[in-house]
Amino acid sequence: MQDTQTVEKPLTQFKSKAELHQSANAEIAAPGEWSVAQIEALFALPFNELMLKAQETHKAYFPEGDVELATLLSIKTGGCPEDCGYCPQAARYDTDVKAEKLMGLEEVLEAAKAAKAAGSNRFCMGAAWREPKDRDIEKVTAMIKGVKALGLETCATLGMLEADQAQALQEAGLDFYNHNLDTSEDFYRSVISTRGYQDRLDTISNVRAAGMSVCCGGIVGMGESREQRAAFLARLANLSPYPESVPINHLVPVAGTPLADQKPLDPLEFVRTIAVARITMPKARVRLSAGRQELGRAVQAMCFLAGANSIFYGEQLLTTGNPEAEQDRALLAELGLKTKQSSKAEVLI
Ligand code: SAM
Ligand code: DTB
Ligand code: SF4
Repeated sequence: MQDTQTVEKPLTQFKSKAELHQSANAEIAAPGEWSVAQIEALFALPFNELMLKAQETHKAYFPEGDVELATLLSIKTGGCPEDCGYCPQAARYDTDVKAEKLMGLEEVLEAAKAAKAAGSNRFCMGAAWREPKDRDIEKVTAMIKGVKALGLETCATLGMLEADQAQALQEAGLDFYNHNLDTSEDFYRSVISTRGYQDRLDTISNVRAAGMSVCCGGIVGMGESREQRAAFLARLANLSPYPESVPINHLVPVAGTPLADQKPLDPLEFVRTIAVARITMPKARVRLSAGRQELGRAVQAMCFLAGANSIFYGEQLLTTGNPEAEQDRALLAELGLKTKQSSKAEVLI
């Protein structure tokens, strides 16, 4: 089942999905059958054609064109035993992040109330764990119940999950679990050694089996090739079903991590990546995630044009910065974009 919030595609401009897919020069696969070559062919389309195809897909599957706002809170910061080469929270890298204990329930609920008051739809709690211990699950389930009671959608990202842990989170009311594939399987090995690609796939299938929605994406701009970006998107799009939420992070290079000196990706290649994610996973919320501060307004506007329809909203991601909420409201207003909440209730901005 895909996100129940999304509209079941009234294909306004196309008689059928086949017709939509035939409208490209490149040969297009049905969802769930993408080859890396087909995705590379999308990347290689003339920019305007790619943007048009992404727009057509977006319009057909999200006729309201609203943008979802998700707020992040780091409930357990730093001290992580894993070696993810991009991550400021890995204990082994000398970064400015200091390890902290798991936050208390009241503090988490205060942050969730503030997120709701600022107009957020979803509250995502992140922990710098390789995997949660069972006693952590007990504490996090109390947080989930409290956040859910405020009327927010709930999401958590706590590392690898066993099947019974996923079940416990679902029973507490967790709507989404975020666990990223991060990149293609072959590039993955040069970024992370302490957990394998299959471990990530296993966690995603435990989340599915427990009946939660999957939030799964990754990072671009870590030095991967276009072919590797295509292979990464193919893995996501061929998950059955593909994720309801797809966060696309642009690497935030953090001093002290192995990727600190990585050159930024060409912004147009970032926009292309968003467009290809939109086309290959038409019903998903494609979320502009880390790195938005560096993108600037014009590139973000192009990303919305390419089919991004969700952002992380609030001044802080987990440990790095994000645009001010007021700046985001102004950008959305200037672009005439409604938020997901405002499209269902009164206009927010
Ligand atoms: N520890 C858990 C895990 O790894 O699944 C949850 C938190 S982890 C920080 C969530 C995601 O944040 C990672 O999978 C990665 O995609 C993203 N991330 C972390 N550091 C980043 C950075 N410097 N730039 C962009 N994305 C980053
Ligand atoms: C995701 O894909 N991006 C978010 C969320 N899932 C948890 C995290 C981005 C973290 C960026 C680095 C930081 O702030 O520590
Ligand atoms: Fe730990 Fe997650 Fe950071 Fe990897 S991405 S080092 S698992 S907090």
